[in-house]
Amino acid sequence: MKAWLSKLNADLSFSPASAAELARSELSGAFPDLSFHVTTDPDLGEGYRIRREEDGSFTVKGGETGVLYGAYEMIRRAFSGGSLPDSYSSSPKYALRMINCWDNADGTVERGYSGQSLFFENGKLTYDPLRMRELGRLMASVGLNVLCINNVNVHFPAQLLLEDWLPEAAALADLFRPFGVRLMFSVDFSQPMRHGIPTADPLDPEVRNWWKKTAERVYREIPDLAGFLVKADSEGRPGPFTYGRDHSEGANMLADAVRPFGGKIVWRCFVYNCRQDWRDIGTDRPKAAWEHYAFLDGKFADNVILQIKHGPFDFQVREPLSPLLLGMKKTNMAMELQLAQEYTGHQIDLYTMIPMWKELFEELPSDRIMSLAAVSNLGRDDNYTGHPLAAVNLFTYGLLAWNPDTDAAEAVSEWIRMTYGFAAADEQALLSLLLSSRRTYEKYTAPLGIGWMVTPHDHYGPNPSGYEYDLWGTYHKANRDAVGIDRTENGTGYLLQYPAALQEKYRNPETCPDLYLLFYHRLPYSFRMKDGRTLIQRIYDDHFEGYEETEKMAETIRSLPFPDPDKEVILSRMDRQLYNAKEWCDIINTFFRRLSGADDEHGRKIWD
Ligand code: GCV
Repeated sequence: MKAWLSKLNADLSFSPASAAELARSELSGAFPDLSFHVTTDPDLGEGYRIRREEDGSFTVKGGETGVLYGAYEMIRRAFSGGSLPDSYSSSPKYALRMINCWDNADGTVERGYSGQSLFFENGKLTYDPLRMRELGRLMASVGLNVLCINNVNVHFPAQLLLEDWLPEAAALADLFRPFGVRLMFSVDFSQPMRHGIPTADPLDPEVRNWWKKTAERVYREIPDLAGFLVKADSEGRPGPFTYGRDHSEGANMLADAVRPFGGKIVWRCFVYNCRQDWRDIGTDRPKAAWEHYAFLDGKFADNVILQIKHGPFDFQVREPLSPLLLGMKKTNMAMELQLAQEYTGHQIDLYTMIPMWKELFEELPSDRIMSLAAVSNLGRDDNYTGHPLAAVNLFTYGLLAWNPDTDAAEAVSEWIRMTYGFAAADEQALLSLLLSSRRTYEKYTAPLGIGWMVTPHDHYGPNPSGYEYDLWGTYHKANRDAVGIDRTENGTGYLLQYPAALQEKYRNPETCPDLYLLFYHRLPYSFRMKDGRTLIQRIYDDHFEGYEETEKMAETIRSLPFPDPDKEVILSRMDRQLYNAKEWCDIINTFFRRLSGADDEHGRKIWD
């Protein structure tokens, strides 16, 4: 057993009959000297209550999956050095706590950095049952309950999940069921056209009927399928726009098909013009999601959930909260996070995400959404997450999806204790390194909220103008005098999509939080930051600091007693991170110095 459950050695070679049976076996395996009464009460749903009885035994009462979460709560506490509670109860904040895998039928994983797919190989759905149980256990141990196994870009033959592959898919669902994990499938909006129907128009009766029949067939095989995930009219995917229909018409058509079975349609809002001419200054990509969806508020069926990326761009290191998440008042919403480190270091560079997620919740009242989703960082690598320390993101994501008030430092400490069981000083060293890793990465990459500046397509390493004259709407417009985009009412007007208090927070460059400065404002290099430094000096300082912090991080990493095989992977990736940080630091500083002609006040080396 891998990752944070390595100390748990119950036998996973057979499938438990139910979540309650699994809960019993996990508890007796973890605590051989204690006795437990595990009782289910359907009214408790996913919630549970734990009580220590007078005779020293424990009662764990919960819904069918609730007891399992209760069992893992006890295991996590004990295995992270805590004591078992006398009395404790809990239930999840969000009903759907989802992992979205971007796995392709050919076995590759889009934006995957942990090896090939766990579910597909050579155009087939195929999996190792033992690993599936391990994965189910990892997910259940942190309360995650939905697994979408295929890429939102549904390339042929992944459509067969709803067709010829249903029996194997149903067998996979059986494997995950005792772990409280329900499957979900990404669907191709044009799938009826594979069956001789000349259109995928959501208002066409034949199309609607095809989806109804398909949903019936799918739910007959997998009665607890969580639903369908849809990427429509986004980056070349088919969708309702082709037929002059809006996204509520598209989503509601699918919602009708799955409603009789309790299914959900999770409809992604990543819709923008990905064929933008860089000369077109009338289009500002971050405005796109709002423009496509805000006017549809109230029009979506009650079993549709709009899944909205946390920021208005695409998982950059620093983005403000998507205004759509604050704007839709009559629509079910999920916030989408990305565990896969697409723009955040490819699971080579260290990047612990929970501090970033906590910042999002400072502006997003947790009741505004009804679900969380995260793009998976999982793959076939032995350790599941490529970099052993990237597992902290999966672990803490689960805790946060259960309870968004989860404390970042406590969650990361719990993961360290469960995974490595270091002595206190080493634990503290790793904790502070992981908690600061996002800020360090931010310092050596694109400055002050401007984003991008990455190598095109691959998205690892620096290329400051790689996307500048491209089609993707991701421009920084740096010239010899200034950098950044004015997104206030004097510029693109993006800021007006927010409630007044947030407009106020970001409107004025003198008071706008520094780390968002170049996202919202176009400023001369001579602009005085709040601390008196010029903008250009702040850019240089951050980059030198980012690299220095990475050097210190490497020293700490080398000093820690990681066990094998983690140690080798961690050390070699740290060397690659050091190289990457140096490239970023030097290239970004040189880029800005060549443009601005400004020298570093401290005379550090910036290349000509
Ligand atoms: C699955 C970005 C990524 C794509 C991804 C897309 C999305 O554009 O680079 O790989 O496609 O986001 O979220 O749909």
